[in-house]
Parts: sequence; structure tokens; C-alpha cells
Amino acid sequence: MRALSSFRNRLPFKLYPSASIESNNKIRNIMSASDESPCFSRPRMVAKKVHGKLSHDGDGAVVRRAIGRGDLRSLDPFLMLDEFSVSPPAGFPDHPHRGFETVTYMLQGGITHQDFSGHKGTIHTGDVQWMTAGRGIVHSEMPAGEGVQNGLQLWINLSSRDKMIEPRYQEIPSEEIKRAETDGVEVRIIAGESMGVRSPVYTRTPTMFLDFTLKPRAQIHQSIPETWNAFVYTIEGEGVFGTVNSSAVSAHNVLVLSLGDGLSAWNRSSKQLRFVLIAGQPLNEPVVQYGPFVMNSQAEIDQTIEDYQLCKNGFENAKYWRSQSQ
Ligand code: FJE
Ligand code: FE
Repeated sequence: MRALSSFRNRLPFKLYPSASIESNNKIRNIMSASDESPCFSRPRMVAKKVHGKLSHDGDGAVVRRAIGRGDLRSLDPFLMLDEFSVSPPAGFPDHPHRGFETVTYMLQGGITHQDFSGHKGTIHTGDVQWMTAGRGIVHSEMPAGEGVQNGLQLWINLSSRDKMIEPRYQEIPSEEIKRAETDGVEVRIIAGESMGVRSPVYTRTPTMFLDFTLKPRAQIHQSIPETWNAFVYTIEGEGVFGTVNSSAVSAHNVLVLSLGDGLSAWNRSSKQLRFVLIAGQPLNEPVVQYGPFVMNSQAEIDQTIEDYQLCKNGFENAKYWRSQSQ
């Protein structure tokens, strides 16, 4: 493995110079076909479509980054969305985070994470790790088995008052993720609420994260808080979003939604459609990003780099810690 983390005074991650921006449980709810008509009045439309372009990150990992690059630098409070595919020996070796949360949702396979406080574990298909980096975490995220390990990683910004909180993990195994079903639709509720079912995950920055699977001819009408920023990421199949006669969108696209109080989506194809619907309350704060450090000002970024290099203010454990190879 290339030494991504060997030299603490060389920052072990890619810099994004232009990334500085101003500015329990099994519940099965069998519902009637109540989704035939929307329970909202201002439907959201697709304002922008961004294809997740293939690129490389970490150490040989392949990512489709749809938020956090190009013309979708961020979507307040979201900083990054990657669909990652890693197979050994590629992965994301020892690297730091400060100032935001990472949500890792496995689509296929497993990722083993280890951090500088001794926290260690593996998440598998359908499991979620909701990690609040807060004032600082240094960790590695590496494939847990042979072959391709595939999932989504979302970065959610923290408000200025939460950036320096104690790090925290919420790990939800697949079988504990609440779900609801209605005709031809299954939703896994990772954060927020759908079809009357609520997730127990606590989100510092108010966030909705729903994973929908629609059989052919199925449709959904999901309410969304009116002023939150929201997007869809298509995982599998082809879907119609916003209005029934808009053109179908294929897999690996982010659809940024206009404001409104809900989203309608239809599967008009002959194959299964799967997508995530993610929404969050905007923070409306300045964002200054330096790779995996996200603060409100350049002075706070300079302080963070110093804290990391000198192993202080939350990075104390980074002094002697190195991840163990699998
Ligand atoms: C990163 C180096 C990194 N996308 N998707 C630099 F390793 C990373 C990083 C990841 C990441 C990890 C997983 Cl498990 C999934 C990811 C990037 O850890 F973000 C930067 N900037
Ligand atoms: Fe990470």
C-alpha cells in the first residue's frame, strides 16, 4: 500500500484548492395504495442533473463523485456524495476529518473501518455508519473482502456551533433499519420519516435519507420539508421524477430538486428502480474546505492544519496511531 499517511507534515490527501466556497427493529408497515395521490401541494421538479463522473480517490479507489466537484461543488448542507467501488488492495487508508459528518451506506460487500481511538468494525450490505467527525477523527476505511465493495458516502456539513463537538458513531445493521412497504414500493428509512415510519438515527444537521425500491409501474409521493435542499441519486434502473411526462433518468445521476413540499417519482420501465432521496436543512454559513477539513473561515482551516500536524485539540491520538493492515 502506498503510504498515504506516512508524513504528517505532508498533508496526506488531495487538495481541492477551488473548493473554498463563500457563502428497532424490523417494522413492516403494509400500507394501502394511499400513495396514488400526493399529500403535498408544491411538487418539486428536477432543477439540475449531474452524472457521477468516474474518478480516483484514496489509494486506488474508484469513485463516482456527483456532489463535491465540477459545477456542483456543494448543496448546502451536503458537501460530497461518492458512489465508491473498492477492491483490495485499494481503499481509503489513514486520513483525518474535521467539521462534518460522513454517512457510509453499503450497497454491496463490506468496508472495515478503524480509528485512532480504537473504534473498529465492519459494515456490510445494507448497513449504515453515521459518523460525526466533529473536532477530529483519523481513520482508515478499507474493503472487508475480496472483489468489489460498493456503497455511497455522503458528507453532511455541521453548523459552526457543532463543528468542534466530540466525535460520535451511530451504526445501524441492515436488519435494524426500519422499512415500510406499499404496492410495489419498499422504502428503507435511514434518516427521517416515510410512510409513517421514523428512523431512530439522530442527525445534528436535520437530514432525511430514504432508500426507495420501486417495482415496474409503481410510484411514490414523498413529502419533504419545504425549505430543505433535496436531491435524488439513482442507483439502479430508470426513473421519472417531478412530473410524470418528464424523460426517464438512468443510474448514477444526481438530480437536484427545486424547492417544494414533496417529490413524486414513477417507474415506467420494465425493470426495478432504486434510488435514494436525501434532503437537509441548509446551514447558510460560509464554507471553507481543505480536503477532509471543512470549517467556516480560512483562519479555522489554518488552525485545523496546525492541530492535525501537532496532534492537538482533538487530534491527540493521531500521534502514535497507525491502522493495522487487514
Ligand atoms: C477523501 C482521501 C480520502 N470518498 N468514499 C481524500 F481517502 C477520502 C475518503 C473518501 C471516501 C471513503 C469512503 Cl469509505 C467512501 C470516499 C472519499 O476517505 F474524501 C479525501 N478527500
Ligand atoms: Fe474517511
